[in-house]
Amino acid sequence: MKKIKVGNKVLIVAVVIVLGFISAVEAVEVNWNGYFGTNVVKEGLRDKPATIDPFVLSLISNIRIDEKTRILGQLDFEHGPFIDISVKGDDGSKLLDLRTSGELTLSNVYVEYAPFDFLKIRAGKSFAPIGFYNQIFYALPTYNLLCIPELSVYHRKSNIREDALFFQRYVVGLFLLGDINIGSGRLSYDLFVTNGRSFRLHVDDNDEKSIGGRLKFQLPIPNIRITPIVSFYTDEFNFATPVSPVWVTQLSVLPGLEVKWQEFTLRSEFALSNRRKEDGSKEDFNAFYADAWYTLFERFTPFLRFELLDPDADKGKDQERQITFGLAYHLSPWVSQIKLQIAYRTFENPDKKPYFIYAAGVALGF
Ligand SMILES: [Ca+2]
Ligand SMILES: [Ca+2]
Repeated sequence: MKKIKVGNKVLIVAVVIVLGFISAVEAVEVNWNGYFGTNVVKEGLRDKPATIDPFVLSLISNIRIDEKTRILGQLDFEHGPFIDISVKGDDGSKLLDLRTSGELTLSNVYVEYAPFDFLKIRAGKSFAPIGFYNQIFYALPTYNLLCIPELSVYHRKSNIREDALFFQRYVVGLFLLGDINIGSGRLSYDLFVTNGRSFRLHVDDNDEKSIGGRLKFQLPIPNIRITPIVSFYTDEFNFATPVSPVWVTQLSVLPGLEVKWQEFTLRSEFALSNRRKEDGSKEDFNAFYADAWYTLFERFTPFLRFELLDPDADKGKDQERQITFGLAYHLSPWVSQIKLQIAYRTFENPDKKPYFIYAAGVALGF
């Protein structure tokens, strides 16, 4: 009899714990959103077929713990990844090493504590808060072209020397950010200390840290929105090999400007950077882009972009330029779009022939 009573107490406690857990879970608010985009691209000169690219499915979960605390996670499936889990070796061990296509990236995963508008604290991994475009890389329906200005200011490749050329695309560390209203103007800032670049991408294998930030000021002018912006990034990293390291210190400064007047927008940024090696030698490189667009009847947005990259400012024959124009048709303004564009790419090096790139895409936000 007594045992049954104890059993009942245990049961009651268990039920209370479960109910408490359920109510706690219910108090946590989870919202999902994301992006989808698929493109068709045909490069004019190279002997390549037109390619249909399932560019991205981006899934973003926003988990609100309480009024001031949230966790944000963004998972991106780029180019329709297929991951092959193979059985290898006589011992039957499984190795996840045969990726046959695409990329799977957790591009944002951080906790944010926001006690005030002017002060938010984040810890985790994030797209580096640099410039207008880096953090909205996958937010395809929020801009006109199929990609952000990747030839120039947001240039990136898969090796450590060039990923990215001007700043690290993803950063892991601590972030401070906030907005301050000044009259009818608005000052926004970001400041971060992160692991910095390493020889193996996304793995911190050195003691050095990176520091970066961004300052954006929407001027208090009626009827026209003028927003100067400046970003910076610095770190020290090994861009040779782990066996024979060559340590370089890089500093990049990226000034820019956005002007919005009625349905017209102009957005532009420079990237100025230098790398200094331990022996004192240095290289300077720079890039520039300008985007302009005008929306007609809330449906049609013709756009134009000019981009330039000079990988070595002190030497000739290595500049690349691209001019892109096109049209976005808004099924739903800035939420779902069909994009058409033609780009013309030219090279300072006379041995490289210019060529056209024809592309079309669909971009959806949800
Ligand atoms: Ca480091
Ligand atoms: Ca040059």
